[in-house]
Formats: sequence, structure tokens, C-alpha cells
Amino acid sequence: MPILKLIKTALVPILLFWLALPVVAHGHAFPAHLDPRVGATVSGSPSVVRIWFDGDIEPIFSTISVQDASGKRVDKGNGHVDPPDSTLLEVSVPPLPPGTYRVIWSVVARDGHRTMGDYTFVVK
Ligand SMILES: [Cu+2]
Repeated sequence: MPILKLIKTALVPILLFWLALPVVAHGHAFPAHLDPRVGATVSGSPSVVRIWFDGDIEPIFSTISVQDASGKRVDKGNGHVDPPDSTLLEVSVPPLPPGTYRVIWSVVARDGHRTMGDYTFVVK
């Protein structure tokens, strides 16, 4: 079946190209390092929750908040991108009692694309 073979030989490289393209072209920001780390158990409350991204993020469109296990917001409401380091998103928290906390983040990279996510850590 020559036509089918032609379609296969033409389509496979095109498909591979389009699959590979986003990997090459995107500049979305993803967390590179987190403090506390994802799923970490820390002894004693952190005073600041920090996420370093793999690229610059837009201060106006980037948010971070921390919730307790009941979903109540517990951060100090001062989430911001660090002015000297536009890859660092941080928010202060009061002394947190033992428990599980969820960090929720949403950022816009310099390419205008939004990424978001959440993760938990435990204070023991
Ligand atoms: Cu992007």
C-alpha cells in the first residue's frame, strides 16, 4: 500500500516535529527549588515559604498562599516576587502549629504563559 506508506513516512516526522516543538519553544516557569521542599516534614515552623522558579516571573501576575489542613488561609498576605531576584516567589507565615500545610502558587513567565500548582509540607 504505497499511499499508506507515504502517509506514514510524511506524518511521522511532522508529528515528531510538533511534539518536540513545545519543548524547544516554551519558556513557562516551573519550580526549580522549594523551601520547605515538596512533602517535607520540618521541625518547627518556617517563617517564609519560598519557591525559586527556573526563569523570571512577572510580579503583578504571580501569587502564592498557604493554607492549613482545613483550607483556611494562614499566610501573612504579603506574597510577592523578590525584587532583587525575579525567579523567587515568597510569602511570610506566622508561627505555624504542627500540622499539614498546602502551598498554592500561580505565576506568569516572561513568555506570558501561566503555570500553577500546589504542594504540601508538614510541620511537626
Ligand atoms: Cu510558556
